[in-house]
Amino acid sequence: MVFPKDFLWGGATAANQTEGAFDKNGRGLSNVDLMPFGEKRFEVGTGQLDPRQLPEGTVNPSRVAIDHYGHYEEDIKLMAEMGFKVYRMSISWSRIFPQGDESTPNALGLEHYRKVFQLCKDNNIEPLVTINHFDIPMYLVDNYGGWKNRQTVDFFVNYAKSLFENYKDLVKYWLTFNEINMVLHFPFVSSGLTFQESDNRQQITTDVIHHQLVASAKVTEVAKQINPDFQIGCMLAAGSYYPQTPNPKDMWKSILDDRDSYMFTDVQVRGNYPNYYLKQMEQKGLTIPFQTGDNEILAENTVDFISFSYYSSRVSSANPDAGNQTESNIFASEVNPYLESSDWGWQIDPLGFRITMNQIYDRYNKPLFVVENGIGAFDEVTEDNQIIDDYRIQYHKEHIQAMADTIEQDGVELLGYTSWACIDSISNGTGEMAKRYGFIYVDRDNHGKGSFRRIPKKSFYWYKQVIESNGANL
Ligand code: BGP
Repeated sequence: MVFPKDFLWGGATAANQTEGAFDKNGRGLSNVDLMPFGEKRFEVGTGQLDPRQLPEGTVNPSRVAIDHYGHYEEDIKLMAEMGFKVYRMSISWSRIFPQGDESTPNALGLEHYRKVFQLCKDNNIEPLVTINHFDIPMYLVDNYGGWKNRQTVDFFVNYAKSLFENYKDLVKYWLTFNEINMVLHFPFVSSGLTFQESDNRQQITTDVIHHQLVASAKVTEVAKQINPDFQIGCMLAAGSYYPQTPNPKDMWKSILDDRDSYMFTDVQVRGNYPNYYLKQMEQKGLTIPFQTGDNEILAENTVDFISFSYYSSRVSSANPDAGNQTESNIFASEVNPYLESSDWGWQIDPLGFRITMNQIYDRYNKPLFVVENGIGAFDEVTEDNQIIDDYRIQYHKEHIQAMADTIEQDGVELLGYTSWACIDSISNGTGEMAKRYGFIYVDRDNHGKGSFRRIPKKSFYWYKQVIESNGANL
């Protein structure tokens, strides 16, 4: 058998893209509630678009999303029917601390997730909880500057501590920040970051990165004090860069592009900033806002495992005018002529998945957890309410095969696989509902219409037998 017998098969979602119920039971406003649907999404927080006001004529789809908040019982039952061993989900920070700076958590918020975790347990599903998946209370952004301010580290640690204390009997696996490197590419969406014209953006981003890395380490420290058996992971938006040509300059550029991402895990896994990053900061005249004790905090609280998302590989060119830029998971990349693309232009590369897993494992020698992988596509519902998503089955089949090869032929340690997103949800990048990833279809459209009805797709039944056979039956 290729996959270990306790391999954690399952699926992933996040509160910001599924829950909706944005003002129920005392939840405070969060950055995700202020992002319009469509093109304008990319402008929020850039100084072009005020995040307090949705542009006229646009809607915010996340406020309702797929109402996972109200449908979690039905959704988890469907996951159990697929045979999930693990369910990756996230907690909405402003549901627990509506403003972010309170000392007492919102009891109704805590109660909701207790019910969710209990239901998972009752169905033999291990929850894998992302503490921060692209969400921050807007009160912290407005009144403290959010992650620009070191104080947010303490607010975040306080939030995480209350989760650990409340759910220590129900949750074992935790991730600190979703795709921590995404702050470089999607600042408002990932971290609620807003900029003014006159801002030194690079310095602010450097500050935010340091604050999040310190927060991640402190949270790891607190977690272990509360329950030494907790398993804490980091989470990276991964996907190796290929040089566009054998020109050494392209090769060098691909190394630099990879380092933009690996810098984060270098700190979280090894416990210190890598030399190349320190040199870069020096050359750019940027300062890391170290406080006394930070080096020790980072060094002493490294993660237990490395989780990552993988959608596509990327291509680097030293020549900015080299060719066609594409956008794979928000990362700029040249088009790879050897690969096919999804409906949204994300290039499909299962061997790249194997390359990426090997690259990460070679670098760190720590167990890996694939916590996002999937294909966003237009789905059609037939007259008799079926969704025949063979393209999705194909995508997952090839990627699961790549995991099998990586385990069997390369000896990489893999803990589990949670597909993104196991149920249709709002796209993070575009705010669309039409960009569907799920094994479970949800009747909602881009304009907030639909019955919320859940329908298992063809891929639902396919994935069920994959899990049943522990990955032998693809
Ligand atoms: C990752 C995020 C997810 C998810 C996924 C797909 O960056 O962690 O939240 O949304 O990408 O991206 P999109 O929704 O833009 O298609």
